Amino acid sequence: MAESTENEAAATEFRAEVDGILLHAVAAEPITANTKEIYKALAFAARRQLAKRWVNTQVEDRKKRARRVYYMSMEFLIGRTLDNALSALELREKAAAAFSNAGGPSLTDIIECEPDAGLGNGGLGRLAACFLDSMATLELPSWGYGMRYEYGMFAQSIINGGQVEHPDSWLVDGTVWEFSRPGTMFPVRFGGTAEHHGEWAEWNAAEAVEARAFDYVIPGHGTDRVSTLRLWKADAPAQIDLNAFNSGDYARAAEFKNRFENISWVLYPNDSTPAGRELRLRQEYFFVSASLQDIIFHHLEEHKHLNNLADQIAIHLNDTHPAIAVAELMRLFCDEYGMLWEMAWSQCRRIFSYTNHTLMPEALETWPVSLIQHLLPRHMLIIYRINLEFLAEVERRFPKDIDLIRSVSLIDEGDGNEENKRVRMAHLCIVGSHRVNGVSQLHSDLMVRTIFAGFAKLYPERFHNKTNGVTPRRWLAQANPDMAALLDERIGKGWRLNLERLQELRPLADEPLFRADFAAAKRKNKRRLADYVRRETGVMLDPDSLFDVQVKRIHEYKRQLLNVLHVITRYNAILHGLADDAAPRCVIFAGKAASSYYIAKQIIRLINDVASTINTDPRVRDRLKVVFIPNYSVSIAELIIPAADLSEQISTAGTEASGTGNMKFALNGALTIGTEDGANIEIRDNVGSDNIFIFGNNAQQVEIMRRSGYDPRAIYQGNPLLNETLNKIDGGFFSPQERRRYHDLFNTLVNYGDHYLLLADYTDYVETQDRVDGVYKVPAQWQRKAILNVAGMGIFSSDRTIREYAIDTWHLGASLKKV
Ligand code: 26W
Repeated sequence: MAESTENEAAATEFRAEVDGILLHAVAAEPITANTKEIYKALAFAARRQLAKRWVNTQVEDRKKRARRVYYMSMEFLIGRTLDNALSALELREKAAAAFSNAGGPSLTDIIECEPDAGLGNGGLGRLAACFLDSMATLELPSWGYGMRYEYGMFAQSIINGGQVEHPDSWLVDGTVWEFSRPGTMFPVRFGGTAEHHGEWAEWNAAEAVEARAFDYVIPGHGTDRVSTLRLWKADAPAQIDLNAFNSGDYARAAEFKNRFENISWVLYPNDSTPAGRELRLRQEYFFVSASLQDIIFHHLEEHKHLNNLADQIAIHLNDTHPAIAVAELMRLFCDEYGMLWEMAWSQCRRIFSYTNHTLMPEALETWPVSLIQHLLPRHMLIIYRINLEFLAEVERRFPKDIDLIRSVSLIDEGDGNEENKRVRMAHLCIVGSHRVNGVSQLHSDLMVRTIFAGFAKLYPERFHNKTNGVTPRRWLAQANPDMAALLDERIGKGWRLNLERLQELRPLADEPLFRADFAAAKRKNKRRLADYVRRETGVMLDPDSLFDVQVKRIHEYKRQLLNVLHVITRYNAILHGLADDAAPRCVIFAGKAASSYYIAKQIIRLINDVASTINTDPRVRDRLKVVFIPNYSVSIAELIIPAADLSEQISTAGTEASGTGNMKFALNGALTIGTEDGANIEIRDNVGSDNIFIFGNNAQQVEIMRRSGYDPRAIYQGNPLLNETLNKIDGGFFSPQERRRYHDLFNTLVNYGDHYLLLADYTDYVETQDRVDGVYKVPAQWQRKAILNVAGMGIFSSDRTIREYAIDTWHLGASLKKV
């Protein structure tokens, strides 16, 4: 049979399989089924294969009694699953052919039916999802553990220019992707009292909630092995308040049920400031306790005792959110399994490792001692004992160093008042782990020089760097099919599993034909985005203009406002007739603000007000457009990133731990305009300084400026361009109906110290933006640089990151797939 007829036959057969599932599992007639029903049937077809791979992987690992790694994270920003699953299962081409009939929905239409699993805030949650993809692909015996939130990241709409939040009920129609595990249930207890009886302690908890497991199968690429993402749902204990129910007091019964089940209802939509509420601590303990009980249960099935647990497992703590695991594992070891404290503690330290994701002091999690005492009294005793022994060690090694003791203690004594004492969760992680890492070279260096300096003095060998990465399967192969096809044609398909192969593009940067093909793929992505933006916002973007993109959570340190200052400056230049050699630009924003973060919400409002002013000013025409794309999410990122020419990575140097959006953009052929912050520095080192636009003060200069007193008001007064720009904002030019709308925003910059130093970087930023125009106007030059960006991104694969963790942190180097 010729290859094409063979493919046709396979497509027909596959279509018949999906039609069968439509009939039997979806109860829909293939001819009249709607796209959502077809989506469901196609997903079921993939699910079958995933189930098989999951079972085989477990059989294999059990037989080998494999050492396993467990990645504990409050957030997994998975996004959609179907497209990725079809690729991993090597069903994608067949599925595309099976749904290519005129009249019926295309595979793309079907894929776009799927709601995102938005179980995370931003970078930290998406990193966890990329890591699962890499762990499966590298064949590590690996599990993710997290929370099955009924409501994920809120949905954002823009009304009158401002952000409005709606609940994200991603589970309303159920999800095809989860496997409920009715047998897997663990009680998680809260409250009550704890008392020591000599060596031994007893916890009389006040209440217990049931944790139920739901599994998501994470397929590897180029392997039949999979990882498991196990998410926990809270259920009221079955017998609870049967009395109320039996006596017909349903309101009371429901209230009881809610009291327990609210634990897994909603993701805290707070980025970079810890939530500080009791429910959040309940969530943290809930998923940690269930996961540890599950890990121990499985270990005992294979090993019958816990004395070798540290030889058999590694547990990774994704930031401090699961930090209570250190105390919980000690409790399980000592109280439930009778292990001696010393042995338990030495295993603990060998089992845990911890990643820090932020240096900003306000984002470091601490909990009031009183709250932990109230909710987890036994754990508070354990934390006190860990601290006592730890501080005794410090005292032994550095006698009388009171400052050191104060700085590393697990307890922040505050003003000395009992009610103000707090537990520092990062310190608990560091003391309870054998490895601590930052997420970029700069961040890891700053970590040991600043917030953890005391610990670095005590345990220098414990601190490492693991620069973040992103999965090329989702962020290039899936998100940018045209560029992927071009790469396949020129350097083969190997880059999917070995991203360093992208280096082979380097010579092609000088080949006019390749540059033209590369530019055509980019143009198509821009067209696709422009169509979406027109449908969603009514704004028309010209795909031949420069697409200048900043998409990420809205936060002062990320400096979306600096971007806005440049936009207004450019607008002013156009009005003054001084922008005749500027390249036409579309400045694109997207991102969510925490609902209680007033300044961040004002920034969104300002972007929208500036956008409507500029987009409707006839003097501007197509030279400048501004758009805010609502409801940023993983799937919208997959649409936006491949369409970008310019990637805005402009955080104040020293504030963005790594960034991972920066990597996704460069991988898709955008040039970066950025500060010497986070992984931007390593991106520059790998793509070459000539192929990136770096500007502004570096971390050291920022530190000096902040220390020696910085005067933003003087900059405002002394710089006419900036003065005109800020006066427009403050004077109500963009909000004529409410002239003082942006006075607070103006004040944070001019009168309240400009903590993130926007004004200090303003001039260099604006001048660098002008250089961007100069390069963009010479397409061959721009495309050459863009290609060299892609070519240099090999090391930013999350496969590289996971390899490093496997070898240096988890002692799993031997399990890595051989290349
Ligand atoms: C609810 C409390 C809370 C606090 C902080 C939730 C989430 C956070 C995270 C620290 C926010 C976050 O996503 N951090 C980002 O992590 C990425 C992955 O390492 C880095 O690339 C980003 O620079 C960092 O901001």
